[in-house]
Amino acid sequence: MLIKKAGTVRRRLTGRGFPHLGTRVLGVAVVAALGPLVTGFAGPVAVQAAPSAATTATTARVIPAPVSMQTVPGQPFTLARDTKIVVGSRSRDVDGVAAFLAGLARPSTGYPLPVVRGPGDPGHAISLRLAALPSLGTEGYRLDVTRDGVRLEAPTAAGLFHGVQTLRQLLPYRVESRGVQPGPWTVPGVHITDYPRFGWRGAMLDVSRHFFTVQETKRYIDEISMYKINVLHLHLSDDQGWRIAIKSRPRLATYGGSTEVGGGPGGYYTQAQYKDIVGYAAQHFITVVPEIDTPGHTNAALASYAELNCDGKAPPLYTGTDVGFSSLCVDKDITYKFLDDVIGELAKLTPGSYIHIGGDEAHSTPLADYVTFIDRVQPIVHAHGKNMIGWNEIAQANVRPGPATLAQNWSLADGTKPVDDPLATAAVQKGVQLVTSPANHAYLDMQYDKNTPYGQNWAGYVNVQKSYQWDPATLFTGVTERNIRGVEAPIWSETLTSIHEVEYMAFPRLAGIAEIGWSPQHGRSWDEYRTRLAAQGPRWTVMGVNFYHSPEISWERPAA
Ligand code: IFG
Repeated sequence: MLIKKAGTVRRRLTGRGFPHLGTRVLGVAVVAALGPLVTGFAGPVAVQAAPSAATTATTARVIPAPVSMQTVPGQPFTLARDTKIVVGSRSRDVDGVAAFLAGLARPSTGYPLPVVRGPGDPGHAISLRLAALPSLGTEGYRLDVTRDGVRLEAPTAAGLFHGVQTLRQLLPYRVESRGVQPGPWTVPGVHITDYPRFGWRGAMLDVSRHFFTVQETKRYIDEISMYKINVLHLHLSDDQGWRIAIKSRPRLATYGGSTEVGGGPGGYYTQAQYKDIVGYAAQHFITVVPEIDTPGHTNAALASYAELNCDGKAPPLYTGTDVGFSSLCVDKDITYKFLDDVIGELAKLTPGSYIHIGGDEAHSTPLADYVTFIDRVQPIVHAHGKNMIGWNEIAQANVRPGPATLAQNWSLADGTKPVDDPLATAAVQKGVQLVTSPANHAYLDMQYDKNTPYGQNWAGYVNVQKSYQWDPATLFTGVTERNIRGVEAPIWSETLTSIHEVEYMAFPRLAGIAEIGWSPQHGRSWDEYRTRLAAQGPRWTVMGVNFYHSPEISWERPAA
């Protein structure tokens, strides 16, 4: 049953720092929550027409691929100076989504695009309405574009937001500009019915190895929400840094957060700043999942409070990149008082239902102690009204079944055929679903190839094709669709010191993993996907996203 790598793992890191580039934030004030349901239903839909490789701006190429998209040639809708955005039933959340759309399109079109409230079909306008479309679940939407107008309907504001992200990609890429661009602002005629395959479509940002500011984290939220990602997992603590202020133990952040890999100044979020990030994520229909990694990866905490160490001695702060050398003291009651205080404060800052307690690479914690520890931590998480997610090693403990526990699987997987994975098997046997993050497909800090200027390669090189060609439901023997809660793309920051370096590693691969989480597996193919991906290039260029121009893709170029 024991599944552990022996001893401390030393990883020699490749990669070199790049000059910090300025960060540009694409921000729009949007407020949203779930709105009431009104009458309506999802009608029959056509099968998705294979997207053409045409490079005209009005070609319907969307990532993630919608469940069904019928293109209607010759029926484009063209935004005009008098176009209105019309919202139906009074709902702060729908108003927020409309404001997001207006904030996106006004600067680039130069049009006023007023948001107005109105009944029924408002004619030559873009209408956003809530509708009872039960087959679309809580995040789906219907988008109909004809010459006469754009109609977006969804059971929830989240669905409308996802529909707006699709509409965004149907508009010419110049819509991403913050300055007025020439039109025409044409949207191809389409009938789309869309909803996600998995409910957990995550991106993890490691803010511990290197600290990322609120502004940088918000920029990442802007970017991942373009692809209907709905979870941002923040890796808030590790050996090298503690990044969230805990009122009952201030030294965790003030001392434990005072450095980072390489000896830089580190940093941390005050609780007000963390609330700001959580609120900004919610405005993009993203739930923040905070991670306090335990019992390993805890040097920053152990250095901050000597009493947390079994020998009562605080180790020095750590700025290297080894793993597996630290452990909370499983036998001391103060360990669990510490966790109760930390998790209690974090739970109050977390609207989402999950708190991540880490559990990975506890190489300095004997297995029996590890099991004892996880078994004692889970009730603490539940006592604060939250469910527990941990890295897949937690499946070795007596974890509770069902939504009470999720296991984030980071095992290497073949990707072309199922492989045995004892931790995945253990989780499934305990009735625990998996969030899949196969390191050799979904770890965005893995180098694309030997020339990549940052990142690591312990899981092998991961090019764009390898990050796209895998299916969560066929990774492991005995693990099928019903055992999968979703997917998540972690980016670890041992070698990444700015959001621009994160962007280089995350894009384009994150877009493909978002598609794996959203789109049907049936029909997904690398050869078709790569042409759709090519169209994202000009969009990212206009946005200033520092994406890797992989030679695997025939990137479209922005018009001169
Ligand atoms: N594994 C470690 C991370 C990080 C990563 C870098 C997990 C769950 C290697 N644990 O991935 O802390 O060091 O690729």
